[in-house]
Amino acid sequence: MATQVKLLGFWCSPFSFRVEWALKLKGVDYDYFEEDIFNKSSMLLELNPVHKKVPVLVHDNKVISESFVILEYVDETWEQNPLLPKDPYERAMARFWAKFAEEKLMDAAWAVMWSKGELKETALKESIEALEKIEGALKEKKQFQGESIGYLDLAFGWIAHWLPVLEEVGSVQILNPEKFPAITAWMAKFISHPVIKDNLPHRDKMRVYFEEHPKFASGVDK
Ligand SMILES: N[C@@H](CCC(=O)N[C@@H](CS)C(=O)NCC(=O)O)C(=O)O
Repeated sequence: MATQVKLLGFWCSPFSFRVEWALKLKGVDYDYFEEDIFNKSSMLLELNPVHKKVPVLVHDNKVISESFVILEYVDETWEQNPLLPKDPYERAMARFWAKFAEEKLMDAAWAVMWSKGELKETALKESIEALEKIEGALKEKKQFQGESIGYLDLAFGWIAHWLPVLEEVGSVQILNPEKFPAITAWMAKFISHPVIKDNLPHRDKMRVYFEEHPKFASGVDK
């Protein structure tokens, strides 16, 4: 019997996209359900009662949430085109840097977009410091998968496509290409990969959404 895979996502969620990219890279068919994260469906609340967030993956009635947990499940369930490195140390490093970017860069970069004054300055400083660490790791290369897209690329994917939108909405540069040449080169490579380039939310649509949605707009510094 064919397996059944469902994904609950949100059109501009970097967390949903990393799962979609993984499924597509693995060639796994799935049914996609778009959620309204400001008016959550009963399906989402039933499937993810703990966090009530997307993405949620349902595979043969097994429910998995949290994008990094889902990536690992996908990688172990469909073994073609492996995402995590085979070597345990390399695997540990991929998880380390994925967690680092999530904890030290993501919230700070969002805060740059929608905060003002001193808060914005602090968030900008934190974002740049985190990028400096990532630049160093990327230069070393060892932690990265090489030519094929891997777990860490998917974890960092939002840096390539979402970060420039945050900069635009917040009218500030976070990632100076001259200061971060390794990240800049990686971004160009990542978003030109055939699976990635055809599966990205529209940049202008995101910009308008972040500028105009009441949840974000009040804090945006224009
Ligand atoms: N740590 C979670 C984050 C997921 C997340 O924040 N999803 C957002 C959409 S971008 C969401 O569902 N937000 C709804 C809410 O915060 O109530 C993951 O990696 O899956």
